[in-house]
Amino acid sequence: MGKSTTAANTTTANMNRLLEERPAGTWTEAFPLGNGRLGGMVFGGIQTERLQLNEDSVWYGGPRERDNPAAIEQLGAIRRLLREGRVQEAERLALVSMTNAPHYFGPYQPLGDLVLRFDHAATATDYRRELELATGVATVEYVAGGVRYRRELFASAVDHALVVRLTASEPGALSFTARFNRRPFEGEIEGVGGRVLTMRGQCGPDGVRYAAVLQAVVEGGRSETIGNFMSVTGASAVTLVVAAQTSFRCEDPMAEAERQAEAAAGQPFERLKAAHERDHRALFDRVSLQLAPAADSAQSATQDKEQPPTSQRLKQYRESDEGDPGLEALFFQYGRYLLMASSRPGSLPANLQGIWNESFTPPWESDFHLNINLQMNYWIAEVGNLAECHEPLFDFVERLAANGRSTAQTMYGARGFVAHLLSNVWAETGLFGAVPTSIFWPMGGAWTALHLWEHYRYNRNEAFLRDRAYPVLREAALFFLDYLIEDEDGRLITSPSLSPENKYVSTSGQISVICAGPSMDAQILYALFGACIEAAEQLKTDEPLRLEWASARSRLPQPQIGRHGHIMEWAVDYEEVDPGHRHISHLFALHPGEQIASHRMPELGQAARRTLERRLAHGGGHTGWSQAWIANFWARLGDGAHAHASLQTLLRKAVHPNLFGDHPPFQIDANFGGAAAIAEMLLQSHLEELRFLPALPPAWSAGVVRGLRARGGFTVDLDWADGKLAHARLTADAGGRACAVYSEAPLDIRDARGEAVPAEYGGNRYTFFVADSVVIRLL
Ligand code: FUC
Repeated sequence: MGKSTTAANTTTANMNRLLEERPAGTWTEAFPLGNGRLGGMVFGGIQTERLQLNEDSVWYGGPRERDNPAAIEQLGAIRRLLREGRVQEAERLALVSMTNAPHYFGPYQPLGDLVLRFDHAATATDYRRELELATGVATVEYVAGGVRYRRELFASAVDHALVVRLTASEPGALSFTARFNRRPFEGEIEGVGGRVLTMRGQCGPDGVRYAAVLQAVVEGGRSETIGNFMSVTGASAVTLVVAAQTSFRCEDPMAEAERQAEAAAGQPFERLKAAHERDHRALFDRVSLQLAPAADSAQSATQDKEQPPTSQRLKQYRESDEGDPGLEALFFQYGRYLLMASSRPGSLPANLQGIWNESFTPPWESDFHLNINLQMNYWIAEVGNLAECHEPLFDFVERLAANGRSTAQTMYGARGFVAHLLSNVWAETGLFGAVPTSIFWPMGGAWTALHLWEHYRYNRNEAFLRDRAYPVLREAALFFLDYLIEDEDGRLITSPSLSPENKYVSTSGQISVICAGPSMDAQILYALFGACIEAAEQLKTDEPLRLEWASARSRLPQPQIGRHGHIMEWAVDYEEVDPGHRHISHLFALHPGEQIASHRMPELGQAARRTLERRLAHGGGHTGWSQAWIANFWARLGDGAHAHASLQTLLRKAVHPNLFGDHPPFQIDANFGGAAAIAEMLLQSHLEELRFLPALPPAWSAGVVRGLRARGGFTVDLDWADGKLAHARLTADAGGRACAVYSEAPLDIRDARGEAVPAEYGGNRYTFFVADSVVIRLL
């Protein structure tokens, strides 16, 4: 897994930095820190620093049994009504009989704020606030009252704590108060022994108990705790450590948080920082990216040029047509940074806001949305060489599978497991919500389970396939063997379901979202059954099931071309109510699925293109994640210019000043989906082929990327100039066959000793064996 290529990083520090010359005025100007489980938003105020805190398991409310037992009694009737075209009656019946009681779960919540109030002057000069993506360290620096003050902040995954280092250029010049704030749901605050402040509380009567601990190490001054405050006076340097836990992970969260704070505070700051940086860089430095326009060269782009403040750069990008490939490369690395910060082994998966949330009533509960958003959060994980950061999703799917078994039984009398649209900290799987346009959808578990298959495809770890991926894939697929029904043409379809979240006009003129046989479901199942068949073959197991899956797969509706020359969104060529809808679910088969292999199936490829054009012509792509998905679609169609235009729209319309994705409001999927699109433009490895620069936009005519991962167990470096590949380097994890495709031939393939590697050639595909590494050039 994850070989690292660090060469380019030493020269590119400035390229991987967010920079501002004033404090954050709003939350979406603050800089995010995170160690996967603990998050902080750094405002960098002069007199008052606000570090807005999150812990990933601080959710309101406990787990509940809420699957609706009436579902199973009404399932037949709902299906019959759908068959008869009485869709509104079907919807009404589904709403009352299938939805959970109660309908909603509690939201993901803030842990609170750490507020520091400094005694120095309120105004400052020489102000600078930075976030260094490669080290995961934020700094705030300014001069106030003739003294230079500096703050360094990071979230250490090694020491399980947020660390704040405060220094001043004059001895004894640091005086401030510190307090926790959790307005209006304050916990109990307690000062312990002058250098520790604790906060504890509970998120509802059956919700998690949380604990936060602030511990100070004061150099050359004194600290005391008074009431709600910690007070530090006359110090030269101070290290503050914040640890937090909840009863989601430990019986006694306070004891554990205190232990972690004490362990971190017991180490010199330089040691904490060095350990953090080492850990952070071990992941971040695996990939480097430089993009340059025609006039420039990738080499000159690597110069350690000083950049303007990020928000100003974004403004320029929006206001001029000049373009800024460096900003696009920064957006790519920021996506990787944010995944590292919000999803590390042992944490919960990144939710709708990663881990950063300042509201007690965040949009959509800041939950796990399984009809695109959660999956999109992980599109960058493998290709971006952060396979470890994918793990929280695997843990979560296993928990979904455990809960989803009883949901499958209770609601549908089916084997295997099912998860619907929404889930929470408890990995609940019932049919949440009361808004018919999105909820009646049994595919959430199946789609998410495919992520374990993807992980296997990238890393070829057979133990992972056997012990983790296959068991959940198998159960996801078992459910559908029971759930699928035959339509009039003998095809196997899901019913009831929907095409997220678009409405159609039925043949009898009724408008509904609930339906039988939406295309996306068939496409997800095509991938799921395919994965199960291949995995079972690989593991030499479940022969009879394999045959059942193969037979079911052959009877699924295939992607079909509809009346507008588009890919049909439903099994019947209904007219869609909103042709510009943000979801483009029926192109799952193009991305992330592989069923529409556009370069081998020109008619379907053309229809996929037509689908995108039609959606865009009607105002589609108006949310951040939707635009990010569109960029990925264009990349899969091999259309670099359109993919790039889509990325530009994303950066122009759907990011905040701190480059957080904007739905609106803030939603993190656009960061991950946008970063994944950039990777997809440079390298594709689906359909057992490695495609170099498959959708290279004219605007990135020169560039260097190091360390991307490809399916089959390869790490890939690419250098290009004048829009053409200069060379590609493939490094194999464990020796394997590769099939390389580039738009131009012939290619020269040499091994590490410089000797020509024998290759089979046909239709611009080269197939060869990579023992260790090879370098590929255009002849
Ligand atoms: C889906 C989308 C919305 C939003 C929500 C969190 O329901 O349709 O646009 O992203 O998830």
